[in-house]
Amino acid sequence: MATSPRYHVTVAAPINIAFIKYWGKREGGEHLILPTNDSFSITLSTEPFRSKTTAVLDASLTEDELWLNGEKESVAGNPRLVHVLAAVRSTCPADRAKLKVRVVSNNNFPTAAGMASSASGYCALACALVKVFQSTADVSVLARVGSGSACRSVYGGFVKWLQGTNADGTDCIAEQFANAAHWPEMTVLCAVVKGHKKDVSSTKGMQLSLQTSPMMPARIRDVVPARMAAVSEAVRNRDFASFAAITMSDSDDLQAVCRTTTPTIVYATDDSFQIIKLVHAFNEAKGRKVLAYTFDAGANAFLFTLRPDVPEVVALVNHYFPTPDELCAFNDPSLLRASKAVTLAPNCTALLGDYPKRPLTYLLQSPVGDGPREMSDAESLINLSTLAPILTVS
Ligand code: 2P0
Repeated sequence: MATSPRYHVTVAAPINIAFIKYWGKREGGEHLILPTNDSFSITLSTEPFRSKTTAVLDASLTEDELWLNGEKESVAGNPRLVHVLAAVRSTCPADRAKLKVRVVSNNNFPTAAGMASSASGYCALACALVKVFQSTADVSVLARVGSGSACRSVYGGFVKWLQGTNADGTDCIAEQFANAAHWPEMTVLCAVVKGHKKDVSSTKGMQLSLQTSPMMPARIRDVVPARMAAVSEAVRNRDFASFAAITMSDSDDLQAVCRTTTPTIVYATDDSFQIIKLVHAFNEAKGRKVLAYTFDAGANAFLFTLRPDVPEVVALVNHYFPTPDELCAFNDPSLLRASKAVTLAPNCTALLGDYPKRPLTYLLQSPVGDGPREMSDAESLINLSTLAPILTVS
């Protein structure tokens, strides 16, 4: 009896945090997700948080299927997924293109963690589909048509997403600028604040900004190209002070672009603004740039700092936003322990005046990560004998 062809793969993919932001799709680029400017990000580790996807191609399957976080989703009802699948099938051997695929995907971060899952999720999907279909497509192009920022999670280290000029998006790719080992001291903390609810999606927000914010033309034409050049130098030279200044300027500009959008968009909350104030006051108290913030289309603060400063920075964050250990998800728990032994200098204990101390929902710590990784069959989200989805989050 001939065995039916069956191919499978499981991939874990990381979150990435942009320090030069993507905010706007160029004309005709809504469908292919072609941005108005380059962007630049740091890929986090897949520990503690990652998206995981298993894809199985099998002759017995009669339709394409997607199971996301334990629920079966409509493939036809998700135009971006349909588009990714079409792009994979047009770039793979004919004997694989005709097979149906079962995809099971989950995120190990709780919804309360407030981390956007589209970047890691579509990255894991693109990596898994390219591998299982033996597609010749650029993985970052496939991830991009799922969700723009997902293309930057395809590589580890410091990653640029190049806007490109081709109408078909073939030169709109991500590329690694420097690997994780280039600047191993670089550390990311994600401070997930309370009461964060986003009422304008990124997709909608950037569309409105492009149409109405008077800041957008100069941002696209001059501001971002100049910052991309300057921050490339800062990363190349491991110059944290310059990196921090440029990163905070670009974050501030994104907030200003949103504020000058009609109708106005404000993603930040009081806690976000207090964290901005805290970062500036702490840097001033220390007499050097120890810490940089960046914000996306949301209230959560992403903080960059260097590893030797992490214990003091964590002590600082926990002084103002006291967060129980069980809500601190650290890639390296020794850094959390070391923070307990830090006594903040007297000039750092009253930086926010009488602002009430409020716990964070989550505090995440990650070094720069290596990018997506293939996982063993033991970690598959599909039972490889019966093809049944394994729906527990693991
Ligand atoms: C970024 N953001 O560069 C920017 C900064 C939010 C602010 O990429 O429409 O979810 O799927 O391409 O990728 C969020 O936008 O939007 C984003 P789509 P996406 O990280």
